[in-house]
Amino acid sequence: MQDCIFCKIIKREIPAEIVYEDDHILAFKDIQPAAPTHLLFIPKKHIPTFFDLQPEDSHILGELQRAAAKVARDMGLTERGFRLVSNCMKDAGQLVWHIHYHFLAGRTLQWPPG
Ligand code: D5M
Repeated sequence: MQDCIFCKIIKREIPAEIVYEDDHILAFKDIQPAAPTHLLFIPKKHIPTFFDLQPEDSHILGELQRAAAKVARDMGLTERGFRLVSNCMKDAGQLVWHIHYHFLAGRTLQWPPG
């Protein structure tokens, strides 16, 4: 999508601190970190919300979770862990209309989120 900020990051049209990339997934540091480690995992395919997922997209989110686990393992987080969370639509606080998962780690996280 032309004016999607995350699509621009995928195309390297705007900078980001990329920490992981494969054929379908990109992960980079969030510019407004809410935890010592705050990454965003996104599909390279532009999908605005979960409501837009098509049957052929099913594998992408599974791959995204495996990518998050790989990054966590590489960061030495297998014991302390991490949170993977996604905001869908306005009540959840979605601001960027390209599916993304927040990867939060590095401190004890509260539950439930506000
Ligand atoms: O979260 C959207 C998230 O996207 C929010 O935590 C800020 C982050 N963001 C926005 N623009 C950028 C850029 N350019 N780089 C890195 N991170 C960014 P949401 O769940 O939609 O509220």
